[in-house]
Amino acid sequence: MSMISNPLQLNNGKIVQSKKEWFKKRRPELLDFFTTQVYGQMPDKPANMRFVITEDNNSVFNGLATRKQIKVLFEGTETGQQMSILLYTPNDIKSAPIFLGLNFNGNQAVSDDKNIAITTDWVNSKTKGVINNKATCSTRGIASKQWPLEMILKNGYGVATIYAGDIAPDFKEGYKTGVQTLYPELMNRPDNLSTMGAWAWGLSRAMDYLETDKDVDDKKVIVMGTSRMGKAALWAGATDNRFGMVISNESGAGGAKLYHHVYEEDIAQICRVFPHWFSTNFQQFNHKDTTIPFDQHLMMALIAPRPLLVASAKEGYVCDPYGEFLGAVAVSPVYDFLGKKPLPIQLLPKENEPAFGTLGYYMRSGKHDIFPYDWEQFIAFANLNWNKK
Ligand code: GTR
Repeated sequence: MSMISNPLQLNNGKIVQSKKEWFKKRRPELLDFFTTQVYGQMPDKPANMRFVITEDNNSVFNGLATRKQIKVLFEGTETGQQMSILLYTPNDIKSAPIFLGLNFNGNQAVSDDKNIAITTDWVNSKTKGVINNKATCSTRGIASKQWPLEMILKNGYGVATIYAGDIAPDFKEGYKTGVQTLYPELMNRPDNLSTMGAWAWGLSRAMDYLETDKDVDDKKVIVMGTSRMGKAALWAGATDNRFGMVISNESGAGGAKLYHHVYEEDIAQICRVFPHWFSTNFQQFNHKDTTIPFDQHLMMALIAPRPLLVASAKEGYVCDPYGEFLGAVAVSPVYDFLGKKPLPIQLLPKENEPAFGTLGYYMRSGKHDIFPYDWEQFIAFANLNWNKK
């Protein structure tokens, strides 16, 4: 693999000398680069945004948890752009740390409970139970294996999830109906608001709500996601330092993977299949995976010194587990420099052998997905970093 850049080297070639210089000079350089060249500009918090709690039920899972459903009205109106947060918090904890992540098919897919509102937004018709891009009742609970809610709650963590398509539908023309419609000034330009940018922005808007909810410890919100939602989680963590911890589960290209490690999906391919995920400027790097002067470790460096876990699956080939490991290795010097525990390993570990510092990595056996094993590792990583148990 050709040389990848030193995250501690400033654009002028000098090496960062102090923590202050990291935060005042290097970090802003990186943030500017990924904003203008990769994921695009992101709008501020909307002035008229308001929250409407549509459900507040403190006796779900036999009294284990409270479930809330919250409409985030971006324009302040019931008819305008909006997303719905599904939030579970454990009843035995005053204000709980929580996992926050986007889901693929609507909040109703996360659990089969009939009280969960079914998304009315566009959903991919390839999903079973989706007819003409609308989710039907038969999509209830189809992703419940990926969201082992009771197990997470019993471990003292809450869960908040949002359907990504409530924010921006996941197809090329999706910007015509997503939150991008609220920001015409950010569209039609080379550093346009991308779908990935919109999703990360939506996660920050969820954080705006979570800051107001007394059942949530807002210093302990872990932004996480699998695959494309893992890419969005990383970018959300990179752009919004209110997120106390970030977990990338098999985020692959555009996530934790280094493009310099050429394997499976490359820049040209991801830009061809999912052009909307990135801003137009990113296309300039098509076919330049091994010569680009940057790589994804520089994006993850924006998350430091906050805990970051990079999770791979051995057979998750599309996400290039070794490329994800190399991404974690490449960002590790930043953790070290900022006085945090770097990645404890230099060689790819065997499967199911987690290696956790403030920066962590593991490679699960099996396919591209999210299993209870993964949640167990997320909880162990959070417990370790937050000195729990
Ligand atoms: C793929 C995409 C991957 C990954 C995956 C997913 O088709 O190219 O980078 O994000 O989708 O989200 O499941």
